[in-house]
Amino acid sequence: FLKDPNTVSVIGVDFSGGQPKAGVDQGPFQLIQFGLLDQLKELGWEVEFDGSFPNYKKLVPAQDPAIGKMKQPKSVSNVTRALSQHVAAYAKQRHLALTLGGDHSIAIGTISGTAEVYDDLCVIWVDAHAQDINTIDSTDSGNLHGCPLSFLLGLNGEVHPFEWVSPCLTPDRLVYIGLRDVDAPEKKILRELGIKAFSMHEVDRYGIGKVVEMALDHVNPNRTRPIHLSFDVDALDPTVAPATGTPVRGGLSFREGHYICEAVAETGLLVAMDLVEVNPALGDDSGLLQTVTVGCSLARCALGETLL
Ligand code: 4U7
Ligand code: MN
Ligand code: MN
Ligand code: MN
Repeated sequence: FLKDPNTVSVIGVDFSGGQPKAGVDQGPFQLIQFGLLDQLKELGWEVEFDGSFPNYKKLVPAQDPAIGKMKQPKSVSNVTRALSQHVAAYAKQRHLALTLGGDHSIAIGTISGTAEVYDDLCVIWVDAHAQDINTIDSTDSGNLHGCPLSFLLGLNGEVHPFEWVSPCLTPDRLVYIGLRDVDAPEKKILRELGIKAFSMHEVDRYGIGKVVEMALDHVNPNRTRPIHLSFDVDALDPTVAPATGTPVRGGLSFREGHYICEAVAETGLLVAMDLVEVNPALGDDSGLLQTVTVGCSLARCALGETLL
């Protein structure tokens, strides 16, 4: 799906409006500061990065009152709409779009952007949380980083100001890995929609190798569909990636997280990746360094770095 030489277009989304904790907007800066772009070049990628972030912050209006339960709806809509156009433009050029977050609400933008170009898209969603499939009515928190998939699946109907989001995902094209903190309404939605989810229980029972194989068999049976990998670092155990906003114990080990990225890279079908919820303001310095180091390592593995 990607043109030669493989070009990766990196987008830094300095946005935290999908959730209440300050700092996650600095995630992209920290990942790039750590040297991610050079690391990808050393892997052989043409790396396109426009230097200054498209600066999504300026799209955040001064006033952004809640609409119903949704918090900061205008901010999230403005940012994800612009992001959707950026990702679609890179996807049209057959570049791999690597989007660095920022909170997970940005997936409304990244996945709608990728889906605009690849209509046969499947999504592997790595997360502690059923992400985010809360509808704008089922959400407790009103934090839109808990709702992106409800918009992408069209579960909310026409909702101002998200009229621009056209449903681009069907339940059979989505699979979760790493779940361990699923709200009751989310469990109901998962069951009703028949969405395939490999929780930490399945990871323990089958091992990560078998889980990834089953996940791919479910959403990509003939290995012909382009893959969008949306990786929330809180899928990893908090001892592995402490600097994140909604940590949940009992997560993926360092190796399990990397195995997912290595296995997805092996398919040769990856067209877009999100790496989200790195919050440099949380945890201490060593926790931040650890989280940024893991984040960069995961991205390299998804882009083809191998151990041998
Ligand atoms: B993240 C939550 F209630 N489900 O809706 C919510 F647990 O992007 C958390 O995965 C959502 O970090 C977590 O607020 C979103 C909560
Ligand atoms: Mn180009
Ligand atoms: Mn998430
Ligand atoms: Mn999460």
